[in-house]
This record gives sequence, structure tokens and C-alpha cells, in this order.
Amino acid sequence: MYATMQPVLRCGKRHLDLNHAHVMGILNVTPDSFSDGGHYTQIDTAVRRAQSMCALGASIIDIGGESTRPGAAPVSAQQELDRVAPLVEIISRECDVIVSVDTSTPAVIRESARLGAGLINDVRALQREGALDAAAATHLPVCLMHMRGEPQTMQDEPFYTDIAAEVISFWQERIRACEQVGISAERIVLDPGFGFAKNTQHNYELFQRLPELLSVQRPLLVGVSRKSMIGNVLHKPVEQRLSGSLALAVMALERGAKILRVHDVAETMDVLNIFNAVCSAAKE
Ligand code: YH5
Repeated sequence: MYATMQPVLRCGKRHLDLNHAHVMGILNVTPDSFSDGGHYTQIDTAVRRAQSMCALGASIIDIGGESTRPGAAPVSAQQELDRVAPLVEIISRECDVIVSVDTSTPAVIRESARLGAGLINDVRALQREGALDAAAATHLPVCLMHMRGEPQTMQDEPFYTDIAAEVISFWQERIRACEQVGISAERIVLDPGFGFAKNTQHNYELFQRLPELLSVQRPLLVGVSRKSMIGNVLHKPVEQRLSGSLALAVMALERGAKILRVHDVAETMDVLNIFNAVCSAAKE
């Protein structure tokens, strides 16, 4: 018997059809977020941006209130909650979209679920004190991302002997931890964590080896949009990394990724729609 993936991910009131790939639009609400320059700290502007990403075809909006840039100021749970909660509430009510919350904080996990979030996206893979129990109580799916250490120190000479094998064994340990608190494997999405505790060579090798990561039999989320791995090859600043991001989007889809976490929703939807047209084309 083959182990087959169930075709839908139940995300609270909404669901994600895993028979095809999806775009997750990034909504940063950190005042120091590099990409949005802090312009979207205003709730109204952020809601409009979410509505626009939704209209352009995003299936998921990922709301983040903590900057994971090395050197970024730490935020308290209350600050993070103040930034994220109003947006989770308004966007999940007003947009036909799954609201994802990019958080490691137990209080934010619990409150976001209560306000209508459909997915918990944690770059720390629920390793913070209390995060596993908080996520279990929401009954929502969780995205477990691979990282080593903390964002502050993760880029201090990362070393891997077999990066794909090491990402897989990290995921397997976190899947076991989830299962022990009642988060079943069917609720889990996995992410290799591009740019987190990996140098450029590591990121490209891991990207090339994405098909090996499918052996875990869970949907893969890939977040490479505008990241340094693109800048380091093209020698271009962050605002000139769209073509590089789209090139990686095509290759992630070909390697089996189910969710693309991106800043540029319109352009990535073009990529996804062309990819689907090729995939579904039959000889006449
Ligand atoms: C991710 O990969 N990333 S926050 C640096 C950049 C561009 C973008 C210098 N949260 C991920 O988006 N959650 C973040 O260029 C994430 N996967 C998941 N699941 C960092 C970010 C970024 C950083």
C-alpha cells in the first residue's frame, strides 16, 4: 500500500485543496520590516494590502508581527499581539482567504485562533515554551520550519554534512513532539527554512534537493521571495529581486512545493497559472 497524502488541509472554517499549489502572500506588520519599509504598520493600509493580495489570487495571507532579521529588536508578547490581533480579526472576517499567523508566541497562537486564523506558521517549529500546547489547543494546522538556534545567531557559520537528511531528521523530531501533544501528522505542513541558519551554498543545495524532502509525505511550503540567496547570486538589492524570485518559484513548483510564500502575489500567480496549464495539458 502507498501512503497517500489527504487532498485537503482543514484550516478552521476554510480549507486548502492540496491537489494544486497555492500562493501565500506576506503581510509584515513589524515597524522595521525591511521589505515594506514599515509603511504597513497602519491597520487600514495592511487590510487593504491583504484585500488586494486576496483579489490577486492568494489562498493564504501570512501575518507576521515579529522581525526575524538578525539584529532586530525583540518584541514582547503584548506588542506582537497588538500588531497582529486586529489584522487577524478583520482579514479573516472580510476576506475569503486563510489567515496564517507567523508567530512563535503561545499567547499569539491562542488569540489568533480565537479571532479566526486558519494556520499557525512558526519559524521556531513550536520549540518555544508552551507553543506546542497552545498550537494543539487551536486544532489548526501548523507549519514547522527548519532552523538551527535563534534568528539572532543562526548565521554564525552554519555547518551541515548532509543538509537534506538533517532537515528531514529535524522535521521528524518535531512531528513526533507534535504527535505527543495531539497534533496529528495530517495537520502538519513542512518548510525547509530558506535563509535560516544556512549560507548561500546550503540554500541552493537544499533547493536543488527539494524532491528528497517529499519523502516525508507532507505538503511543502517554500519561502524564498526576495531573500539574500537571490541577492547573493544576482548582486541586486531587495527591490530588484522579482525575476530571481519568480525563477525560484517555477523551480519550487517543479520540485513539488505546494505553498509559495511570496511578496509579489500578482506575478507569482502568473507563474502558478502557467505551471498549471503545462501540468494539465494533454496531447490532442
Ligand atoms: C519562511 O521562509 N521567512 S520571515 C529576508 C529577506 C526576504 C524575506 C533579505 N517567515 C519564512 O520573509 N515563514 C519568514 O530578504 C517565514 N518560511 C516560513 N514558513 C523572513 C522573510 C525574509 C527575510
